[in-house]
This record gives sequence, C-alpha cells and structure tokens, in this order.
Amino acid sequence: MSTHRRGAFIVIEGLDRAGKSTQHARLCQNLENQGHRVKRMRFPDRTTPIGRSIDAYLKGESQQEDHVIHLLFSANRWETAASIRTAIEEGTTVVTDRYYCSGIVYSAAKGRDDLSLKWAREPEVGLPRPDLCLFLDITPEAVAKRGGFGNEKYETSAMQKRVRELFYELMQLPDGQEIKVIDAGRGIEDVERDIMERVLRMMAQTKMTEGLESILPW
Ligand code: Z5A
Ligand code: MG
Repeated sequence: MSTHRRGAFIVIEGLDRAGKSTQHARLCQNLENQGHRVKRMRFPDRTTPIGRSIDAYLKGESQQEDHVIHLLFSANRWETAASIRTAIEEGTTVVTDRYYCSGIVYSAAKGRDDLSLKWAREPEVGLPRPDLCLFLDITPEAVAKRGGFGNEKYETSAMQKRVRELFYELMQLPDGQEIKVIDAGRGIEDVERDIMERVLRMMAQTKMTEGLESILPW
C-alpha cells in the first residue's frame, strides 16, 4: 500500500455576503501557519477568457441564455480540474471559494422547468470531489445587517431566499455527505475557529493515502 500523502480538497460555500472570502483567506493562512502547502482558488475564476465572459454577464454588461451561462460556469471549473488534481497529488491542500454547489443552486434558483437541480448537476459529474464542503449559512435578517446588495446579477432577496432553500435540498441528496453547515451569523473569529475545527477533524478522519474521488452521477 502507498504511504504517499495527498493534499486535502476543501470548499467554502454559502450565501451572498455570508463571509466566504473572509473565511477563505483566514483558513488558508491558518493552514499555512500549521505547515501545510496551500493552493488558493475561487470560482468564478474571472481571470480566464471564460471567466471574463462570466464577469461581464454578472455585471450586466452582456446577456447570456440561462443554459449557456450555466455551462460557462461549469467550464470555468473544468479548465482548472487537472491543476486541482495535480496539486493534491503533490501534497498541496486546495481551498476554493465557491465550487460546484453554487453552480447548481444559482442556476436552478432561476425556477425554469428545463433547468432543474438534476440538469444543472450533470456537467459537474467527473470533476474532483471535495473532501469537505463548508456551507456558510446565514439568515436573510442577519445578512441584511451587512449592508445593501451589490449590483451583480443574482443579488436580490428573492433569489437569495431560493438559493438558500436549494442548498438545503442539495444537502438531503447524496452530495450532502461532505457538506457541513457552519453558522456564519456569528463573529468572524467564532466562525474561523469552527471552520478550523471541522477541517482538522476531516483531515484526521480521511485516508489521505487514497486518491481524490470524482463527483459521481446520481
Ligand atoms: N455563481 C453562479 O451562479 N454559478 C457558479 O458556478 C458560481 C457562482 C461559482 C459571484 O460570486 C456570483 O456568481 C454569485 C454566485 C454566482 N452570485 N451571487 N450572489 P462571487 O463569489 O464572486 O461573489 P462575491 O461577491 O465575492 O462573494 P459574496 O458571496 O458576495 O461575499 P462573501 O465572499 O460571502 O463575503 P465577504 O466578502 O467575505 O464578506 C462580505 C462583507 O461582510 C464584508 O464587508 C465583510 O467584512 C463582512 N463580514 C464577513 N464576515 C462577517 C462576520 N462574521 N460578521 C460581520 N461581518 C462580516
Ligand atoms: Mg466573496
């Protein structure tokens, strides 16, 4: 049996302004302080040609058909898939700010009969599967205290409410296994401590000598 230890694959997910980017930065720093090599990633990655199309769409500078933008978000993950696997194989821990759960729920939240949760998940099948997905949950009331919505496409209260419901629906399905809910309505340090505890527990429980799994079909 191989004794080679791979890196871990950790995802921070959650609602708009739940504090994902804040906690992503802190988690990466905390892991580095403990001696881990860390690769920081975020989705959408707005720096690639596909990412620039997504950026223009989110800012309202261009239009896209709902299925098309969905597939672009997915393609934006697929263009990084090989680099995630390589980093993890080399022993680097990869931490991403949003990943495929956002991809599924934001598109499905549009409420089209021809864009269900199941349809939205299909293009993600085969991507690297996270060891742990931390869902930063916050109530609409608590998020309202963090200032008004921005100007991007999905930043409306109706959309955010539906997104939250769909995140909870996703957790009841097989993908729910690696999703852990974090109460993100608390102070930054409390959330940070909770996240670090969950990550260390996962690292202790996961067989890091076995390869990373892929997202499976339902
Ligand atoms: N999207 C999609 O449709 N399909 C996909 O496949 C993917 C994404 C990957 C852009 O995402 C949009 O793309 C998003 C989903 C969709 N649409 N929406 N809504 P993004 O990740 O680029 O969006 P963002 O603007 O960077 O993230 P965010 O969700 O708006 O914010 P956040 O990262 O969760 O929060 P933050 O920037 O860390 O914090 C927000 C503010 O709250 C800030 O002032 C902090 O200082 C403050 N904060 C943070 N934590 C706390 C606590 N604990 N207490 C008090 N205040 C706090
Ligand atoms: Mg963010």
